[in-house]
Amino acid sequence: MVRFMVAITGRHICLIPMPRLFVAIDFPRGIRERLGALCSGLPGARWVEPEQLHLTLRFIGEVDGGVLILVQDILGEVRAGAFSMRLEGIGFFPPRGGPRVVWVGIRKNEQLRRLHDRIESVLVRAGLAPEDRKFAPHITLARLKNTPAPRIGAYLAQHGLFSTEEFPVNEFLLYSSVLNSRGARHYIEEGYPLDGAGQRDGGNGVVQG
Ligand code: 2AM
Repeated sequence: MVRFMVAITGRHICLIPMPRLFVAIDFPRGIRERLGALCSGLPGARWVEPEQLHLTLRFIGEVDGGVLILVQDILGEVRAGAFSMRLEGIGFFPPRGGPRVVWVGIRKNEQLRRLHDRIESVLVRAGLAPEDRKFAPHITLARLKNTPAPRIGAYLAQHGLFSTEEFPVNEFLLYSSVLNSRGARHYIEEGYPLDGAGQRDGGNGVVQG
């Protein structure tokens, strides 16, 4: 359910949806294309559009406009170095019973975890409730409904050994997400360069929508 907040614009008072925030990493174009090539072949799948694929570092949830500004500001205090990352493996969630999500995994990466921990720490210091779920980095490719088990087996046989080359992570992004009838659409609110980052390479870069 979308919650609304009161906004005052000039002489008008209106209700606007509360921004639903999350912090994530975006991918270079080549990696996004590799991920996009995985997005077919499962009946009952609602695939994430390639330009919307991301790796969530911290889900924040719905906040009012004041908290958005606070979060936008405080994330600028995160100090962490640029690093490399590699995507590896494909899985289904939950592991038992009817799968509802297909995801791509990440090769174990201490710098990714450190970045996550630093983001968590500034957000908690700013007064947000601590994350109560364990950080399990993944990229959601699709949500599934009644996908037949043999098709999942065939998909894994075809793509289960998926991996990418290493690619640079030069920044992290604050996103807001708006729900519509076709799912969620994500918008970049702010980008935060990592220390020692090179030029931004092929991410989608601008507000999407
Ligand atoms: P998911 O990919 O595992 O669904 C935007 O919705 C991002 O925030 C998605 O990457 C989503 O993770 C994550 N997300 C959505 N709701 C969440 C929740 N309640 N807790 C943690 N992460 C959530």
